[in-house]
Amino acid sequence: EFVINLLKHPTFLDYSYTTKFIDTTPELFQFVKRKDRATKILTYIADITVNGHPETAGRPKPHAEARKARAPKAKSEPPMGTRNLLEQKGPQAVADWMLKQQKVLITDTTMRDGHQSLLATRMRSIDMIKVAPAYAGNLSQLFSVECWGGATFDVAYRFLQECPWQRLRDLRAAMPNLMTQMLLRASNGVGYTNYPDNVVQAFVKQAATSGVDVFRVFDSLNWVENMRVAMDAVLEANKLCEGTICYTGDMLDPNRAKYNLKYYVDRAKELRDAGAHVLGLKDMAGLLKPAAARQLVKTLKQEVGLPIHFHTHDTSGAAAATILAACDAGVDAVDAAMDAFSGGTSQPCLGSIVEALRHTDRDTGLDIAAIREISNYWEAVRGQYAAFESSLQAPASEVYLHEMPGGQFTNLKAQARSLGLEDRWHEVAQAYADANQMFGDIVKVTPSSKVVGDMALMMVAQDLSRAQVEDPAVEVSFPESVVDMMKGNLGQPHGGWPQGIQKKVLKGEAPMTTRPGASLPPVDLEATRAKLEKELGRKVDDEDLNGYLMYPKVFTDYMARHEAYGPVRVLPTKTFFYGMDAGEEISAEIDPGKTLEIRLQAVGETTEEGEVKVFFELNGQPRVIRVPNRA
Ligand code: BTN
Ligand code: 3PY
Ligand code: ZN
Repeated sequence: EFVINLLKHPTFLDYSYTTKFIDTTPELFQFVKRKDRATKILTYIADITVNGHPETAGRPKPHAEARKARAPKAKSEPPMGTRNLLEQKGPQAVADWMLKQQKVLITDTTMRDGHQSLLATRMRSIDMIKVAPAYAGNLSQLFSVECWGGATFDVAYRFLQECPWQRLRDLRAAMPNLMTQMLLRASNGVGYTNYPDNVVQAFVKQAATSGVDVFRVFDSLNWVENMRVAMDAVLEANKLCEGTICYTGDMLDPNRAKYNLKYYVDRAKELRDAGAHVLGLKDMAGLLKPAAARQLVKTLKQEVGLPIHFHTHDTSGAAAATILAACDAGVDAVDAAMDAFSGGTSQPCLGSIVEALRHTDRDTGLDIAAIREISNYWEAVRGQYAAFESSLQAPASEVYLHEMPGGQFTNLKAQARSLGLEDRWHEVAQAYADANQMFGDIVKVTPSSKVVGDMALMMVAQDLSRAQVEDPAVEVSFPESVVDMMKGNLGQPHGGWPQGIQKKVLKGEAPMTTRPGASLPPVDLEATRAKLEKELGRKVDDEDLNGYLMYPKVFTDYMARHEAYGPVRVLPTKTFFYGMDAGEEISAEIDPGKTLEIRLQAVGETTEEGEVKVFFELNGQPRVIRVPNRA
């Protein structure tokens, strides 16, 4: 069996195979391609059943009695929502409408930041799509549903073996009345480095075409100069452009004047002048305290005039107080996560905010019974992802020390664990704060936060103090990401880089001080498409091309696995991560109206060749699949 040969191929097993592997073994892929999709999916189930999923090995399992997630029914056809306004009157009309609302508008972040911050971004599309009609029918007064961008793009291809664009199209179709929202890292797209301008432009255009309505655009150093290309592309697509400032530090601390009220007002005016319809205020680590929020929101409203959309994280446990203070001060919209996906490093609790504002002049008007039903669904969904839960058990004021973004916290902790540093987590937190000061007290959000995290892990692993790292006499081999940032490849921070550390890192090389995108040559899109089509032996559409441009290797690896395993996105989450038990039956809708009924009959013994026969019934017909036993 060629499929089995493919799975056994050593370069495939560690995911390190390159597109060259495909070039040099074309017969494998031709053969695999001829397999029907059902056989491919059975092969996947058989393999996971026998060998386990690499991502859940050694991790906590869902409780045996974990509830099956049943989505609530939509009570009606989708009533008119913000999307209808956007479609009919355009983005400026949406911004004008926001300013006229007395109620606080709510964005639900469960499908993006909620699981990014609590479950390492591992939520699968099927779990979102099932509940989307209930959002459209029962929560049509939501401002938007954040469901795309940030880390979800990369993780979909890399770890979930699914196409992020299809997720977007499916959600868009299921919620025709609600604005979808994405998080866009400006010139860093949905990646970790600056891309050529035409790649950013093509990406935004495609995202708008495939279904994004609201683009929250930010730069990891709050450098508005580096946001214009992305913002202009959003304006060009006639979608809502939320130009966003990231909040850091402590605005009321006189000893940290770099990020004072004036700093934020200046950035906000730059964003307004760059064409933002809405001003995003992104408190990615959850550092904005209630008293500062009151002042900041009030001043920004007066000085800038744009509607303000506030985003925070509840790592400290005090985020709800900040949200309510912002509401008092006249904020127009706020982000929250559905109850079951809220709190901790995620957003504060949506249902509780709605209730806190009930019967006040800022009542959101959202139906609490509908919220509860949807949250009950999410609670059952979350139970399926026990393997990806982090260990933050309680609110942590330590966030005011390290200032890590909620979306990074769990990741960095996992990295620390893999380096054997989990016991020294509080040292990592201190080193993170020290590294930040060493870099000049910067905004820390993807990708700059990753650089600070890399530096912090290195300092702890090698027992290096800040003084040692800065000492020209001490030899330090800096992480690659630090070198890249000091070269100017992420852009310029407010006030520039501290010269001492920059000199030491660059070893005399001159840094760049201009916008990185200005000196990156444009990519020849059609030549890239042609090359990729040849490599893959299949047509490459615009979505695929844009996926490849963001993440070339992640994309081609995904495609190779797709040839072998087919559309595994249709499998239930439990099956995807754990395979099946003997006697278990599942159904998987492979096309609208076309369902595979799959029953696992038995798993055979391992043969001398190291293969296992797995016995299925597929729509009532017996099927045997052989897979290698790697256990
Ligand atoms: C993914 O997460 O990338 C999709 C799952 C692919 C993992 C496959 S399953 C068979 C083989 N065995 C492994 O340990 N990895 C691959
Ligand atoms: C991301 O860029 O993914 C973030 O969530 C930043 O807060
Ligand atoms: Zn966030």
